[in-house]
Amino acid sequence: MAFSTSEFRLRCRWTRAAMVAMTLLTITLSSEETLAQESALVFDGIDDVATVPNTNQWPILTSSLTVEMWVRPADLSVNEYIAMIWGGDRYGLSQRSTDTSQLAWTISRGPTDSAFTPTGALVEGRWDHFAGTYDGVTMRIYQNGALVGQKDHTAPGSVNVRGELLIGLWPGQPTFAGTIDEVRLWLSVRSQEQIARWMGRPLTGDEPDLVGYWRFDEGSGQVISDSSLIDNDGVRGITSSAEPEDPSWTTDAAPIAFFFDGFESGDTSAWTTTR
Ligand SMILES: [Ca+2]
Ligand SMILES: [Ca+2]
Repeated sequence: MAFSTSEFRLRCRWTRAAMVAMTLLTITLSSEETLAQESALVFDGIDDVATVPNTNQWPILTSSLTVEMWVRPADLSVNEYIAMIWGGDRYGLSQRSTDTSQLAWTISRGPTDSAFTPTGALVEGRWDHFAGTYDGVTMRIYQNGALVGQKDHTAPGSVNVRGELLIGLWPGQPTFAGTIDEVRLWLSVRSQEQIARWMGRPLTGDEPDLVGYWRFDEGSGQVISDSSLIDNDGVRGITSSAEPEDPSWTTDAAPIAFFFDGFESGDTSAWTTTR
């Protein structure tokens, strides 16, 4: 195809304009990625804790409960507790006292019952996603979106979920050494499909029944923001002052920024980024 000189110049201009537009788009995307920097909290295994205050913004009792978090242990040589506890009935995720590579999902209302992952579920330096659910009868524990353990609670019924939330600590027990990220609390029973589908992608925060969503993406400062509609922010350590109990910020966060829609089918054609 032959072009006149003026046509050729015009096409050159279009090409240059397109290249400039592409460059600007690339710069824009890069800056958005920078803005979307993820972070997480590192707990020292000595006294570190993140504290979320009690709130009266959800019912005292529920028989539909889901707790989720990403965990990367740094040291499994001692028996530590990765705990979430409310002042009502104690419940949370923790290492098993007799095998620190197992995670336990525990509810203490009346008798204490736990559902356990298989041994070896926790590996030093490796991120894994865990979720515990309770439907009023059965407790289930999921690892990376797969059901790996369950136990009927011998005191079936509702659980008191109000009270102060502690992350990284079970009072009176050795504290957690490692990184925790993306803590979620639901007053509903998340299905296996929902857990698997959403563990690797951020939520909007206004999902029904989501009553706590701490992303740990602040990256600095004392506040850990609750991105749910409850807006129940917490602090590093025990108070908003700098103190020895403050866990450290890290940009080595849980792998939740990217996902693909074909997660369960293995279809990689739908790779996308959420940001
Ligand atoms: Ca995070
Ligand atoms: Ca503090």
